[in-house]
Amino acid sequence: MSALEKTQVDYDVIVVGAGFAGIYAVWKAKQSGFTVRGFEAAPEVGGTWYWNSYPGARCDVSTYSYAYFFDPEIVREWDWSNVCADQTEILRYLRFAADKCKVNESITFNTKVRAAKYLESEGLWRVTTSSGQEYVSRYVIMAIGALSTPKTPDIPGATDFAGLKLFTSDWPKDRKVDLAGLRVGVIGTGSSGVQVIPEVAKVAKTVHVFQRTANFVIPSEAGPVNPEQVSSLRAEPSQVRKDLRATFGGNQVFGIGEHRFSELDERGRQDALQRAWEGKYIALAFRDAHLVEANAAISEFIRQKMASVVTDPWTAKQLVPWDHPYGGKRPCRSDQYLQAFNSPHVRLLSLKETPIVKIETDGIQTSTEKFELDAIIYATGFDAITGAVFALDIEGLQGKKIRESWKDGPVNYLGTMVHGFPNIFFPSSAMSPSVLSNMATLAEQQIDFIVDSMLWLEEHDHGKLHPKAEAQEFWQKEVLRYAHRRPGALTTNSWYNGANLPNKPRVFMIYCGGFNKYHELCLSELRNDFPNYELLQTPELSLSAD
Ligand code: N01
Repeated sequence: MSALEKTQVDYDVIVVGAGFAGIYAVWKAKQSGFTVRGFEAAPEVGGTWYWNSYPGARCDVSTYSYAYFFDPEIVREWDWSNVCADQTEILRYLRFAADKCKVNESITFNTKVRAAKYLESEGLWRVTTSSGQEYVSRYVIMAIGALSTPKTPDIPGATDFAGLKLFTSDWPKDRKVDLAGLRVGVIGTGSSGVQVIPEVAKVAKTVHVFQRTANFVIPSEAGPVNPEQVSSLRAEPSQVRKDLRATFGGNQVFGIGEHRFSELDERGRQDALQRAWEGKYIALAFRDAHLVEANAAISEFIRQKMASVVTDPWTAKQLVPWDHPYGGKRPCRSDQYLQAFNSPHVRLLSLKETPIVKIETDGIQTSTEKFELDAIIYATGFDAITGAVFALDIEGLQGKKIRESWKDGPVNYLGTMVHGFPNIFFPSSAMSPSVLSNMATLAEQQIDFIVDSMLWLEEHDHGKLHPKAEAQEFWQKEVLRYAHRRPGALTTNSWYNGANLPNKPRVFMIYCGGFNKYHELCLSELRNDFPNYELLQTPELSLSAD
């Protein structure tokens, strides 16, 4: 092919997705001098906070940490109304941040990306939208989220139900859903179910909760913001940003037990647990809370607290998670969920005892009873982490599809790049600190790492970067090594390890070695010229302007 026939490059960078990571990616890449185009399936920014607009949706990470810190003006001009903001407020915040950073003009909304193919001889990516339009770029950032592909309900007859079918992961936006006076069934008791159930119970005639597995539910931190805390964040946002990256979870920690579990006698342990419960830091009741024995004591303490809230003994027993330790799967936070079961019109059904046989046109049939319903809410979760990647047809070097590279579970290096897929980046994806850290802190940190990597490549003759195969193997082992240390990580059925989908490979998909350590490893690659990556060279390419 002659120089004149070379593929026209439309943009330096294509960013897919406009949630926390995508908004920041568009801004950061533009600031760094790249031409950028974002694509977003929704009609506006927000990502997960756009789609999951069910009643009760709220972040359970405090806004003191779950926010952007890259722009001091955003930090100083936005007033959060609650320590744990609800979905409507977070969506407003993301709109505000996107407006402030003028990223909307660089994003094409209502446009789903369907495929990304690496054009090997030219070292470019061709991105195809679902309407068939093609765009060529030198870099792709797949800011597509970890929990953005809902799990299809795998229950016989699910499509037969003639009443109102609702999904927490795609709550209607075009109308107000009115459940007042209706007989509502809710399937699923993870974080989404735990939040939606009390809200539905406020208006519905009856609520039947179909629970397969109980979850840990601890009180939330929601409440009025502390003005002193806000002032301290506003004083020096860049320092807050730095400090967050130096923590284990990418979060500000407001309470931690003074002692190690092993230093205390039984009385001392119970006192420490009670103090931590009242101080809302039960997960960190002891300095060595990550150890199996300490975690077991924390788990047992929470079980007793949970059971004490619910008046009916059978319901209390069913709602308490006896089968896994605290943190084995994502714990839930609510001040209303357990309490809702004390209302006479809210009834728990244990699918372990009486499984759903099928969904019929007018309700749900279990092995012992038929429940006539006007509405069913599915809070059944996601094809987490890999679902969003597999929803796209991604083809790398030598025509290899990412589906093939990840057929036994996701593999990558430092949670952002996959061997054989040069210059395409996957923030918030597998093998990163992900949901075991603060996703907002992670979004900024990973996008900084990604854009800095792109800038490094610009200085290296527009090279193409992908991790070495052995680096990827090392990272896989590293993720597993830390998973072994986390109580319940490998023994609990959860979306963390693919167990929530029948045919998904069982691989623990989250790096739990600590945000601080992860950040240092990323920095070390940048500082040492990417020793664990391969640099590919391709001919000089002609670039067009945005
Ligand atoms: O999904 P989940 P989610 N029959 O997978 C049940 C984040 N998030 O949307 O455990 C019957 O946790 C399933 O049962 P089981 C957070 O990271 C954050 O609630 O598989 N039941 C489970 O009870 C969270 O972890 C926030 O036995 C079926 C439920 O559905 C993640 O999103 C708020 C079933 C799914 O729970 C996902 O949470 C909301 C079936 N066929 C979400 N299939 C906050 O920040 C599934 N289930 C607060």
